[in-house]
Amino acid sequence: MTKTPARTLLVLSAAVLALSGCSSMKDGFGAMKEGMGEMKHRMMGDGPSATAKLDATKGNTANGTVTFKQHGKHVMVHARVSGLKPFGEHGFHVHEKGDCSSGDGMSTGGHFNPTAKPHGPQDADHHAGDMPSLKADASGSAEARFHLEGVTLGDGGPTDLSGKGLIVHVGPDDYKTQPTGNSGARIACGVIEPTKR
Ligand SMILES: [Cu+2]
Repeated sequence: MTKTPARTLLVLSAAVLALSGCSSMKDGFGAMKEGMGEMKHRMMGDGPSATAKLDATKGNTANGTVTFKQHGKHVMVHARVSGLKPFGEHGFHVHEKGDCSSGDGMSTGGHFNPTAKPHGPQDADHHAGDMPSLKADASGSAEARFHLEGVTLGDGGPTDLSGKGLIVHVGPDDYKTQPTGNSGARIACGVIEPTKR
């Protein structure tokens, strides 16, 4: 059965009105406009989002872009980094300060750890800012998608990643050494900046 556009709009309006729970038509239209925006965001799986542009620290070549998106209780991360060591494994963390001004990444401070946990892998106690290491391919590029639990985006709360630093390290994270994971020098640095909706 083919729906006419008018019929589709009617069904959609009814759905939006039902969602908004409004009783009067006048409020209904305002809510419908808002509701459409909200519905679009929901359909796109859209919560607050943020982007960090990673720039190489002094003497290094690693750079890239990492996006963060709140998705229900998780924050989805999509990292694309190049200029890494071919087949290298690189510790990758959110650090407590969104400040790359020192040029060596040290001005971002230690790992973001608002819940005072030890450093560790994702399936055990870990810093809120701990993430899986990046693994480079033959050309020194890495792409990774994963989700983080126990962090938020854009809520202004203690676990909010917005405004924090993002660091790629020269070596692998051993997920044991406290409090750093012993992944060595900081080869790329960025700040997690909220994206406008
Ligand atoms: Cu780190």
